[in-house]
Amino acid sequence: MITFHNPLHQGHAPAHEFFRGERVPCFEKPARVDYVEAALRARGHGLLPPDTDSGPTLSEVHAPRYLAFLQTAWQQWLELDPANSAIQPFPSVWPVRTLRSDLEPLNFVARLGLYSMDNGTPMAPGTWAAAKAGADAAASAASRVAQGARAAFCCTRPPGHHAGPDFMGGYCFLNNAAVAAQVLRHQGARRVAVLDVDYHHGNGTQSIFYDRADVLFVSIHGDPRTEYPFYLGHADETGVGEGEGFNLNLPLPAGTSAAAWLDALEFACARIDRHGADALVISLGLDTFEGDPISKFALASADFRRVGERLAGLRLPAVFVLEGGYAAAELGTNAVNVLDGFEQV
Ligand code: SP5
Ligand code: ZN
Repeated sequence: MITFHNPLHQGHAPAHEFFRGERVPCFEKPARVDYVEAALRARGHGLLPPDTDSGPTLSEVHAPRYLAFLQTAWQQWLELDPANSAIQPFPSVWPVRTLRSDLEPLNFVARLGLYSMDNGTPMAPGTWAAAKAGADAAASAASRVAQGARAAFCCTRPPGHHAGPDFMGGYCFLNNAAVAAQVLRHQGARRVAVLDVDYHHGNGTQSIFYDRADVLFVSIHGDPRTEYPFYLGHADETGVGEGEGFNLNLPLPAGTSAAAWLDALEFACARIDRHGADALVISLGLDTFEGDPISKFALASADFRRVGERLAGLRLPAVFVLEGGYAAAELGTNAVNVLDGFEQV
């Protein structure tokens, strides 16, 4: 499969995140993509550098002031104190209900809270460059598909589907899947479907397209009553305005088996069929794997081949975008199983 990699992903390598108030090593680490690249090469897939600037598209899916903040966030952090180069910024205060989010505070940590949904999305010196190059890889993959390729894979980190119009969260900064969908729309696709199979609900992608009928969003994920991101992803979220009926959430309980998950995929595919899409974007999270350290579904490595086969049955040009998946050593096998399953149908 045509694959675009992210040559700058290693620059995003924060050391710690929080778990139960304590610092723990980041689950979302560079080795994840190193494993996927190795598996791609081992099975004969080549890797291409990004060839498309996502800049104009990013301005359509994210707010200008959020992009401006993110681009210079590390610089702003160092301006507070040069010694900050050795430590990570974390937000500690957020503009929740009744507080104002229209104003940018002058305090850096307050701005960081304004533009964050959690304190679980640490930054590093190369975060902006890595996120931007990843969005470029997503735009590159979408352009190839728009130009006639059957499918392309954007092999990147950090992931993107939790990043909303004006906030980061869930290890995500720029919404790569939304960039891919928007590029497809601009390059000839009249209707696009985004299918998010990451264990966690793709709250950012849902929110970006919630009022639109041209981009259908369908997500299969852990029930937000118990699973991150908690505050979005329920079955009664169906879209708003022109977008009413173009958002489908299929939450499943923690512990869901591969068979039950594949039944949900069948339901998702039936909805995508009805949309009459010209192209498909798959937010390819592999944290549905039974060995994932932070998630609770039970797909085995062999099941991922069946996922790819079923997606191929949709008979749509497809852009695959890597999202989560934290069993790093198995991530390459699981990701490439989906891609090979897709290509063999
Ligand atoms: C893209 C993606 O998959 N983002 C997931 C973000 C999840 N953030 C919450 C992490 C909570 C970690 N809990 C650790 C449990 C260890 N037993
Ligand atoms: Zn996830």
